[in-house]
Amino acid sequence: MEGKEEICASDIISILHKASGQYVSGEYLSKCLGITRTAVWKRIGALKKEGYNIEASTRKGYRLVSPDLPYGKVAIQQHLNTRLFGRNMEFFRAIDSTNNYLKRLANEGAAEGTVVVADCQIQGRGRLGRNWVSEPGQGIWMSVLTRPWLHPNDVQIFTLAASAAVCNALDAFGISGMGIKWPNDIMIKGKKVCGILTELAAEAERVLWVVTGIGINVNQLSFPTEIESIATSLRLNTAQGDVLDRSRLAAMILNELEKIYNKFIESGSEIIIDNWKRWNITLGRRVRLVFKGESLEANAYDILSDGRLVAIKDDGTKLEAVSGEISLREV
Ligand code: BTX
Repeated sequence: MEGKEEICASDIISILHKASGQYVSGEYLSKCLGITRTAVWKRIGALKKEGYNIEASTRKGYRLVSPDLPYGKVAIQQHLNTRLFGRNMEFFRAIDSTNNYLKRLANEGAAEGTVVVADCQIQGRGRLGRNWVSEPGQGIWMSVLTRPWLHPNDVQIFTLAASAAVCNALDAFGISGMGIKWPNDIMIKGKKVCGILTELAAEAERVLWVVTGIGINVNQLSFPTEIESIATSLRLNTAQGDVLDRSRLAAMILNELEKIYNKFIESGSEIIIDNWKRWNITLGRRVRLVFKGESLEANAYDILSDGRLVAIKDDGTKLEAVSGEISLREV
């Protein structure tokens, strides 16, 4: 759906929501929106494809059958309060990887704030060529394009913005117990609930684009054996165990990310560091590092304004590392 069609579709949804399960006539919808009844019928068809459970009766009109938690472009955009992020969005039921697709769009000149979301990834990717399990109906698999005016050396701090934004959004969504393991893994009770994959293109002096891929386990009740001991979902960590609204959460993450991003562009990395430290579970802990082939234990001490981790080795010497240089686990 494009342009006016999209506006109409989300207007139809708000009118049907307000009717709280009662029928709304096609004629009323067509008057409110200034489109023909056939056009209303077409939009309803598109909304049904997106997962909205809408019942149609020739005599009475249309009604939204609840409870349902649709997941798609209209459903996500309903909850956006951004100026840019997610306004241009592509949604797929299945795709190889949202990062792969958005990287192609970025190279073709897509605008800052473009977002790609999929219900399922066939080849979801983690860091260093690892696999990211992205089954349908379960999680948020989403990538965001930015074009920050940055030197390539300064990208590291920028990558921390995503995990900070996700944690702020989870907090507002009512989730508790999450923390960020440096640089970007979001953990609940020692298990991974969210991973972030940042990829970029740069010239010698300037970043051209950054694609930030965010993968969140939302509604899983179980995981494939290869990750069941290390993965968890948001739903497994709520008291009620109800299915959670991925559309609202995805939008809340984009809202937070745009806020942090704008502040960062305006006034530097302090906003990212402050928010990241609010959720940090690495600093102040003893960690095992594999750094330049050497395995050692050290105390994670701080992050620098460029996002590098400072750790103090047992002989008192300092080690400073960018992500990708070390692998890290708590001891
Ligand atoms: P990572 O390299 O830190 O984590 C990958 C590792 O995490 C895997 O080797 C596996 O052990 C474990 N793992 C795989 N799937 C899951 C899962 N669903 N939950 C918990 N643990 C898992 C983290 O990489 C970065 C992940 C980014 C995913 C997003 S989704 C949208 C975008 N598109 C894309 O292809 N990747 C990103």
